[in-house]
Amino acid sequence: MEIKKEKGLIIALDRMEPAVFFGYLGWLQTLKGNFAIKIGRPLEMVFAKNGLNHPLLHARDKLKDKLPIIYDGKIADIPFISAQIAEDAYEMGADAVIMHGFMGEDVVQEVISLGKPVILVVAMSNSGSTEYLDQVSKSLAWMCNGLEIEGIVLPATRPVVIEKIKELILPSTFIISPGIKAQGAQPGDAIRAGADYEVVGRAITGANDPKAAAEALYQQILES
Ligand code: 6CN
Repeated sequence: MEIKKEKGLIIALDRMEPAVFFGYLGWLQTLKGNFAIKIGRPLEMVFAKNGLNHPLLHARDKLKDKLPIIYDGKIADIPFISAQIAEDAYEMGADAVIMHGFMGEDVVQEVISLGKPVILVVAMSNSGSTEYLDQVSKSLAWMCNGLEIEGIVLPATRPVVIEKIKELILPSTFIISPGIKAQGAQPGDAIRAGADYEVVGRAITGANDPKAAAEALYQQILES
């Protein structure tokens, strides 16, 4: 499914027991609004450890045409390998993949050439990203404009970075922002700074009622 450029919530389904994940696949189908899910290495590891099929395959079976599925591999390898990882993710049901841009344009081009949506990491939410990644964030944003990048990752923990980078990118590029609650940002912080989506993991997966937590966060996003 297409990831629209409008306010929404991306639920990060990180490390959790397979049975819990299967429960999520049930209620996720019933959500009303602009939601997406993100699956990455933590869940891949859990599923492999338990001898189960890749979580993307399970997500595709239950959620295809219901909400977009993002594969967060934060891909950062040589062009040949990066494209192979992305290709497998798309084949297993990913509607978009998250990759790094710091490896250079050749890598990004190779993944883009698969013809499917790519989300590029431009700046990150951890404090250490000021040490190296921030120094190339502007260049990464400019690179996105020359390629067919659908969306970028910017940190909710540093709204000023969202504001600055947003000025540099094409208006059609959507912004997704992690860092809400568990990493210190408040719901709505990233949206007010110009993001389209907030990405939330633990504040939903650690809640007593994850579905209610997701719905409440989505309301806050709409009202921001
Ligand atoms: O809401 P939480 O802190 O539990 O999870 C945030 C999620 C994680 O899946 C993490 O891998 O967002 C991801 N993320 C990404 C970029 C970034 O700069 N910071 C993050 O936390 C991504 N993608």
